Amino acid sequence: MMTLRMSHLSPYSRKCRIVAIEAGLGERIQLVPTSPYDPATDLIHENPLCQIPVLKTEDGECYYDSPVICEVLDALHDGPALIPAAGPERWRHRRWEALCDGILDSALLIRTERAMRPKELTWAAWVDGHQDVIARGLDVLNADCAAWGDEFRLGQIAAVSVFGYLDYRAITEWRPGRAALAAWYEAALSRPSVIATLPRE
Ligand SMILES: N[C@@H](CCC(=O)N[C@@H](CS)C(=O)NCC(=O)O)C(=O)O
Repeated sequence: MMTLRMSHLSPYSRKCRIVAIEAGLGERIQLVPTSPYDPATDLIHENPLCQIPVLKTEDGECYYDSPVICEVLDALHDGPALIPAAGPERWRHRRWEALCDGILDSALLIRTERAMRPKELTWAAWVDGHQDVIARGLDVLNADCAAWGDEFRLGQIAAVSVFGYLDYRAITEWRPGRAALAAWYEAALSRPSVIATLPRE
């Protein structure tokens, strides 16, 4: 049995979990809810960066971060690849993943600023800068998703994790002006792997 250090609110963990389910590996992975913010956490023994997700494979090897975990998982099944094998198709999916992870990095920083930093220390211009990053990233996804059709591989899985987090944490109203993306996400919400991993406490 493999283990995945995760939390039900971590969007990077969610990306890995959707990949696992789509790859048919769900039954081989035990989820281990872990808070990276707990000062007593033993997570540091699996990831010195003290971040989730971490995948521990059956041979005891620990893998992070989420792009590495997705690559490992995709190599462990015989079904259709979730990360295209080589060339521009692969690079596009990796780029969508990088874009989505970058949007999430900004979203998490905004969340930290709102939820943890003392009000008198909040830095509005810095938050605005991250909102601009998110907006530019979403505009690119809004244009790109027109060509996605029924495809549901790494790039689309990374995108689902973004919208789930933006909505759950109310980071930004992303649907106005992005009708194509909103419609794409609405359709994706009926997939079992997406439903099974919806953010929750
Ligand atoms: N680049 C990492 C980002 C992981 C990450 O930021 N995880 C958050 C939880 S969603 C975390 O562990 N934060 C704790 C910290 O950074 O101290 C990945 O893709 O796995």
